[in-house]
Amino acid sequence: MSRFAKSLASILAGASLAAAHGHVQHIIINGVQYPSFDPTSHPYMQNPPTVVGWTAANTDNGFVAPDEFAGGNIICHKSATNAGGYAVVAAGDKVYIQWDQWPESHHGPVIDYLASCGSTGCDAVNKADLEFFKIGEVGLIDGRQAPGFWGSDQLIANNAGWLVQIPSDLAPGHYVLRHEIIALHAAGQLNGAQNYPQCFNLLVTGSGSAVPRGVKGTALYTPNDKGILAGIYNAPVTYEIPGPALYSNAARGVQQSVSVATSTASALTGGAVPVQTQAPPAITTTASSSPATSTAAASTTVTRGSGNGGRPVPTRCPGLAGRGFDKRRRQAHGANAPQKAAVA
Ligand SMILES: [Cu+2]
Repeated sequence: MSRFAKSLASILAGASLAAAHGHVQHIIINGVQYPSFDPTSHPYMQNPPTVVGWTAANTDNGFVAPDEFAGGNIICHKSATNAGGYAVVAAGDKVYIQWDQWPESHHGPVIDYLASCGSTGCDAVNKADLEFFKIGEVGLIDGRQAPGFWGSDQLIANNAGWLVQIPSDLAPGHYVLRHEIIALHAAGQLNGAQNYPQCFNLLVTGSGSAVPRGVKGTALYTPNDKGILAGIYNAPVTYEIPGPALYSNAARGVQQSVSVATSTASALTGGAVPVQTQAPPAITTTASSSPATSTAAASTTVTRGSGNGGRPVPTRCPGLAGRGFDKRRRQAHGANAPQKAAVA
């Protein structure tokens, strides 16, 4: 084969083998579905809708690399700006976070944090001031066979969705929920991990009084953390979830299941309301125009998330095209990734 033909072949192979990444489509709280930020369409709209998800520049469904852990991008993804709206959730209730899809090769932990915005809402808070405390974490579930069965695999098996529980003793108020998958398929090398955070604004109601301590987003991780610089291809796989310790009263072992929306709601706006123990503000619901097609919980179908509407999704790992399209990196994104381990 000529040199040209060879490199063309390798490019084609890389393009077809690289897995598609994903993004969060919506969240569901007690059957009410709130649309989130869509990085593949909202940045191209003149007047994108006000949603509960923070806006970010991950139009390629891409990630934040460890060499950005000390900068603002790790907080709520690339160049993130505040969500204009929020959803209401009672302390102790669960938030279901629906991704459009997640590639099987991108094994890693699923981690959730909250950070208080105080009493004035999260729509104008300075993200650099947010102090995050961890309320959920699922890392390696079974490492007997490499690369192991992970939180990300559980998410895939749960219709690409994830349930996180708001601590029941949490003081009411406005909070940023920071949800994150860390893909470790290339994390055996420095700067090889891939963080996919997405933030949402929540108004937590209830009568709790706990105000957990947190850490700034830029202090969550370092490139050399055990859970960031972590090989996953040698059995038995072991793993230590990175980030601060789980909040002492966080719900542990939340049973994952699929939430089904019975109605949709627009994001609420105007955050500066004092929160007491009364019922949450009325939510105007409309008949669901695009009900979640998820089937009943428990019957964890391994399918892509619903609601993509058949639009084509990016099929290339970000950062692979253009500069630095090198073999090592392409392999890291699944071209030569080991086959799926046969775990339950
Ligand atoms: Cu990738």
